[in-house]
Amino acid sequence: MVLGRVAALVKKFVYEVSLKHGLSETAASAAGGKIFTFGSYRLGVHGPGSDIDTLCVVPKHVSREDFFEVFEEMLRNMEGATEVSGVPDAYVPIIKTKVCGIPLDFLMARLALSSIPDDLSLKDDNLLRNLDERCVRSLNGSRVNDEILRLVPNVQVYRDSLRCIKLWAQRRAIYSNVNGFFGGVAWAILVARICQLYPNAIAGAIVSRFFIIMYQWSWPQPVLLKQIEDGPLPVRVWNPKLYPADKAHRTPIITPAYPAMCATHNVTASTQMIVTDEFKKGSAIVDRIIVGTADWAELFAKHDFFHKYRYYLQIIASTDDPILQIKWAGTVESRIRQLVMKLEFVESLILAHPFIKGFDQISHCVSEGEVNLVAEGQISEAIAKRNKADIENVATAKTVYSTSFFIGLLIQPKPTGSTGPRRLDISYPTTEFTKLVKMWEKYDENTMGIVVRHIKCTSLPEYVFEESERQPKPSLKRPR
Ligand code: 3AT
Ligand code: MN
Ligand code: MN
Repeated sequence: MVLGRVAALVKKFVYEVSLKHGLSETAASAAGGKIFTFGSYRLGVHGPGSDIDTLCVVPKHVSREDFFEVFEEMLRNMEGATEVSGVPDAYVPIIKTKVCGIPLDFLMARLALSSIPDDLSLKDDNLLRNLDERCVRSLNGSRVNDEILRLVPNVQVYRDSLRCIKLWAQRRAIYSNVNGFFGGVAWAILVARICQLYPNAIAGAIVSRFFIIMYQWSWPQPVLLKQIEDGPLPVRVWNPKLYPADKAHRTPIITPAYPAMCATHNVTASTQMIVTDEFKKGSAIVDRIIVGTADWAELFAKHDFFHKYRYYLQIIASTDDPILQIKWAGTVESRIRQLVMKLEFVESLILAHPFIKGFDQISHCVSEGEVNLVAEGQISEAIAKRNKADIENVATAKTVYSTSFFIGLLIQPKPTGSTGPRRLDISYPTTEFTKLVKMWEKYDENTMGIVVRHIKCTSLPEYVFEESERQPKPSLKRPR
């Protein structure tokens, strides 16, 4: 129902802008305008929290400015629309909104056509000719998804299998593109590849083959759904023979629509090891499921990231403003894989394991001392318990928004016979990392904090654990 209303709104938008640009009534009516969905909704693997990713395709006389002025305004006035917010200067410009409570992401692409017919398909690579780069990028998600659905032998089997793998990857905390694991597009391509290899298999068989094949995959051999094709644009197509950056991809998973790109650009030595280990564990479990000695539930067991390592790095991004905090924490998060890559060079560090999400805290502080403690990730029980109302009449009070990210450190065991504590020098990677995040163009040392601290597992904050998940602490003394 929402999509029907949105489709009508896009047509109305094209019509009105056409008239504004001086087109005749007839030409304006014929100008058309069409929506294409992509993302999990298009693949048919969306869950209750999913948005509907929607691409609006408009004729050449409708501009990006029109989209962010006229269409965004029309959305604001649409019945049931809330939280309309446009980000016109993003790499892929977007309008986020909710309609009747359903989140929608709108992208736009302006084609070099004078009208957009209802039966338009985006398959033809020649449609990309003479387009703005932002339009090419906006078209990509939809073209990739359509191509995946075209290339799998049985869409229903594909959907069931992909749902299963997505759930597994989320439960195992390896579903995240920013942090160097695999994101939605990569998982979608991997499962599609297995479906191609077993065109007659049912979903249960696909899932079980998935683990066995992916565990044994000879990386860096790329995962491809079809041959990489050249096309009409002067743009780069993924090619490890030509480009060193492409050759550096450890686990290349290549998108099927022109221009072919690698969906796993962010994978590092550590995240590759972690994902491979999960494939191995998964394959052992599915083997037991097939012979009847394990349940499917075992495959979806929650990850044990916060129990797995003796030492962790905690990266704390903080500000005093909730809106700024989202941007600052996002910037810090997007640089964490740089820290992981630097840590990988530290001798005696086998693995640096980034966790896939940050933990947001709001702390109501009564003194500058407390503000500093929170910025360093030390939120005492007293601070954690305090409410907004508790600081209303305190002149020195300040609310601090902080987001903590964690990296698990796997350290080589001490060689037998050596004495004294093992020395692990991570000062270089951490200093370089803080320098790097402070190079963000909007960085302001007066309002934004960034701290990296090295903690023992026993000092992990309570908020990373679910209720009753934490092992009782050793009774003698609390660390710190
Ligand atoms: P959900 O079920 O919605 O959580 P999804 O796979 O639909 O899963 P998204 O809605 O986040 O995930 O993304 C849908 C597509 O939009 C995936 C990718 O082609 C594109 N996309 C997502 N995030 C970005 C981004 N930051 N920049 C460019 N494209 C993006
Ligand atoms: Mn989505
Ligand atoms: Mn989205």
